[in-house]
Amino acid sequence: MYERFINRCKLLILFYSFTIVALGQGLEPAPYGPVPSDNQWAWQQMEYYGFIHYSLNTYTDQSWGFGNEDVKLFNPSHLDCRQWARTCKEAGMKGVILVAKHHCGFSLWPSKYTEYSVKNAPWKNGKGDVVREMANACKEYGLKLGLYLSPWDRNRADYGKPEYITYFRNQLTELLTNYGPIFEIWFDGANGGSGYYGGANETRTIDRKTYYDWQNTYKLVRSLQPNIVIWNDNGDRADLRWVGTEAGSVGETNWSLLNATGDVPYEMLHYGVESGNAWVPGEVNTSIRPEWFYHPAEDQKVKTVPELMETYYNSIGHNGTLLLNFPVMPNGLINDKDVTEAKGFAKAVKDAFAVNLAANRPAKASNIRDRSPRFTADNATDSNPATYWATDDSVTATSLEIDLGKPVSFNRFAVQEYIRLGQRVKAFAVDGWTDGAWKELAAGTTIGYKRILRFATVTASKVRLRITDAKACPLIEFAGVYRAPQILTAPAIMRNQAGEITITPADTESTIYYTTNGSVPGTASKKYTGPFLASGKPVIKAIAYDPASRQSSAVKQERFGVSRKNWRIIGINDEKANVVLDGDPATAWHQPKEVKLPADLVIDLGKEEQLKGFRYLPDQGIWNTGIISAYEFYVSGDSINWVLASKGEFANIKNNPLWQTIRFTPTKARYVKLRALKNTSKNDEAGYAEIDVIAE
Ligand code: FUL
Repeated sequence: MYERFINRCKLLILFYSFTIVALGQGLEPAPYGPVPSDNQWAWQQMEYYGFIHYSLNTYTDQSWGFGNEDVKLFNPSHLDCRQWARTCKEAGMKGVILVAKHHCGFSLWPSKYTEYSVKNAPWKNGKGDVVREMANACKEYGLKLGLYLSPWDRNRADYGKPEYITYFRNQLTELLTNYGPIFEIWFDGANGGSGYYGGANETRTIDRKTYYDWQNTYKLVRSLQPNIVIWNDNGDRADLRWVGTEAGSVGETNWSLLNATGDVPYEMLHYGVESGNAWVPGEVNTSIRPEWFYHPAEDQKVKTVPELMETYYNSIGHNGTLLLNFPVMPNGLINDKDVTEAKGFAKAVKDAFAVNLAANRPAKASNIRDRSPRFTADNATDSNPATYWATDDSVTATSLEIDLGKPVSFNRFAVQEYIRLGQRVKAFAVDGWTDGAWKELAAGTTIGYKRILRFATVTASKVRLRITDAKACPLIEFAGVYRAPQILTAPAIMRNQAGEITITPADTESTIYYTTNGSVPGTASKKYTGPFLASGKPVIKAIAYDPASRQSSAVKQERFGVSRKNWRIIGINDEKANVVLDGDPATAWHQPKEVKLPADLVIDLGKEEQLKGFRYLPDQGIWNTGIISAYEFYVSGDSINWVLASKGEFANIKNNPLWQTIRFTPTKARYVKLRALKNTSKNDEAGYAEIDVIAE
């Protein structure tokens, strides 16, 4: 009796399942591997948000304050958080992360727990609160607010002791309690060692993995702000990851996965871990200028629209989010140049993706899950982010064909996985139907939340997404096709040791025009036909010009120093060492393995020069080693008696390996010596892409 009842039940269940499939309901695929939390999902969809760096170092022209800078320096004449928020809004951003406290320890809000804050600054007679003004401005402009609180504090006497952790959490509590909803908290990983530390002026090291007791700090953060995402570069895995570089890109292969425990080398940060057991997506943080804080010397180095577009494709187009930084000037405003470029960038993105030629076009697929309308190919071309095209569980290679209706021209393909059920695709290609045949236009590896492929403009009547490998059945939420207008990138200008100038365009179609007298180049200027000699300390300005569209790039400018023609590296028996003088940032030389730090590099300048400083560019390779972080620089008239001209650290050189410019009291000398004292990897390697001097 009982058995008959059970059998009838089984039959009924079977009957209903069949009906569901027949009616085209289909069963939702099971999640595959780690999936984003609700907070990570909300964050991922923001795609693009701003960063604001502003502190006492703004007034001392430093990258990292030491912690002893005078609070009285903080007295901006025009501080206007509404201008910062307006800039972010007009730049198309969805939020902004304010550096509330950088490594120097100066707090931009009147913290109860320290005297080293705005409350003791002349600005607004100590009654000001930058975090409050920013929170209000964000509300006004409809932006989400995030905050950066540096775990390393070079001002605090108790840094390195357990008491500091209490202080750190007290500050965190203030920030996460008093300023409304915070979408992201940033715990920078830098722990450089030396600092003021309440007057101790010493080097302190902590164990990044244990000192901060992150798990308990995370609990506190989540209890105060349940919707927050945590960014951490200190050893304990949080919600978001750094991508291993501050240059503005994440790997073309980019898994939003890492392992929950264990060390994470730079490569893993850059590409994610295919088999990772935790969802830790990448955020690409980069500045609109070379450095994070404002330096007047960088006013000519604001990234241009083509450079920012490159960053866009290499971040958002590579399954990352983009966190773009604006440095604030000493007067309390973002420079107009930065505002103009950021707005131009927003317009360029809008123009590139204005018309989706595949929107609502009919699509068909080689496989549709349960043949169900719920998972139809059209879900990829509709505008509903909640629907997706899915295949049967057994399928890991498949294709989706979109009928564009008529031959149309395009050069971009954007595709998105339905990541709420996991990241799956490992390899794919895009084909266009031209002249009666399929032609491969581009190929990629991972997709994730969003992947954008670029290719030369093609005219085709159909486009095909071919997924060639996936971890599990692919779920494609969106596929779109666009024709992005051409944007000309400014050319690169280099001078070799012999004084020859080479100007290289970023593309093959454009013509280059240049000037050597400081005037703005146009099509009436000299046309570049090949390398040329320029004597003295030339200023070269150049543009790329496309005759077909009559468009010009932004002007590229390079100011070169004294001629290096007669410079010689001495005391090193390796011809290859000369690349440090060749003017090419892409070539580097490293001290031989047997050399231990401190290691010297000596240059004979050929004649006496009036020296005012020197410049060092570390190896520019992405996983570069031998980055010098502490140095001494000596000068000499005879290469026997040396005088110390400067000694110090290259701040933040590990994450941002840019040209380091050091000035010293002017002095006459013919020989110079750069002594590498320490590197960022704490071993004995010393590498150099370029060394230069600043001379009159
Ligand atoms: C780095 C810091 O050391 C820089 O100064 C900057 O704040 C950047 C965003 O992160 O690690």
